[in-house]
Amino acid sequence: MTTFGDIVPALERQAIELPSWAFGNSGTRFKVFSTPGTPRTPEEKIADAATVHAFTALAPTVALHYPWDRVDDFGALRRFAQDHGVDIGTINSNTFQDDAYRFGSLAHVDASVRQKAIDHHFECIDVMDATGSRDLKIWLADGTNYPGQGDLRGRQDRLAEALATIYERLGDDQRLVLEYKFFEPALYHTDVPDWGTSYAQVSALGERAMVCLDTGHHAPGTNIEFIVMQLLRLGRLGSFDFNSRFYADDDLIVGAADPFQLFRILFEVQRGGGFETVAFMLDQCHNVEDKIPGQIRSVLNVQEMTARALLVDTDALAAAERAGDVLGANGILMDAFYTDVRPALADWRGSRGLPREPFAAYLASGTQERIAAERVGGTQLSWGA
Ligand code: PSV
Ligand code: MN
Repeated sequence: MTTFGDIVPALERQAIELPSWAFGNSGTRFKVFSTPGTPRTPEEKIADAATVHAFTALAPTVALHYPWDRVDDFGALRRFAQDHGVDIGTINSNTFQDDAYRFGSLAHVDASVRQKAIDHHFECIDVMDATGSRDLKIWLADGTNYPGQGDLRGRQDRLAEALATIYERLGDDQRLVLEYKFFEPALYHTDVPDWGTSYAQVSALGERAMVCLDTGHHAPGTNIEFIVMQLLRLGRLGSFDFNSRFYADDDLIVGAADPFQLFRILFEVQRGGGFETVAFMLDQCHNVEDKIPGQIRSVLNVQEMTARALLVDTDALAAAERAGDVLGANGILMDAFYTDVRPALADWRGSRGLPREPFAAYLASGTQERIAAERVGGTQLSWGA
């Protein structure tokens, strides 16, 4: 039997990185709604991320998207973050919003466009040097819409060359993390559509190149926990972008659509030793709900499912698996999944001087009303620099 007390050390180490863009306005291609209190500057986004951390102690770092979060002095931005009790995490590059990238970026047929995209990544590495960030996360919108539009092999070869150039520029303590996505915005093929392609590309680079698994970037029915297991087995699971999907890349609150899937993923993380090595990030957008409580709910969902995954009696499970006890093994897993860990987590938070119920505490704190009253004027941030 694994008890709650047994899993506390692992829970204490849990750290989930928040995406700066989750605090800005977002939407669909039909409408971007604004909400009162939405940040107008990168500093206000960081302050909101720090609020999530203050209420949960779960989110000590915030990921930036460049150039969305461009400031004159990234060293000063880092100090601002630290003064607010958090630090800067992953730097996300952006080669999907410039006219030059209409036919791709790092895989583009034109060397000058590829160089522009490479130079952008060099700039991101300069930002990382100033912020002390470890990870450069690359997600590419590259691909084609029609068969015959591009030479699939040629694009893959150019991508490999461009990634190698970027990788070479990284410092010894920095990593490159390549995210895959099976479709959108390219609709016929994308150049990094799946974990296998990402794995093939990063393996060719070196040990500090890893795969990023965004839970929303798979076809319906994909067994994501199998991919988690395989990447951990291969030593290449660098990070998660957590979110929920019902249909496509919905970017909804993690654990909202399919809590059981999140449990299964986290169980494979546990079984593969990933809690020590993998960066846990959120990649979400809050289109209709308030952003800070949306993020608080998200990190709590990850914490609750982590606790359940850690509660699996692994010795009993291994014995049942060895004995061919199919239903017994399944029952052991399901017992952990069905355990309501919320009361134990509330007690544990209380014992650490944190709000027992962070979500309710935030709503009662008046913070949402305060930022809505203070942040008047200026331009609320959204997708775009
Ligand atoms: C692409 O859909 C993605 O998941 C990538 O991680 C981007 O960096 C993020 O969305 C924000 O656009
Ligand atoms: Mn993502």
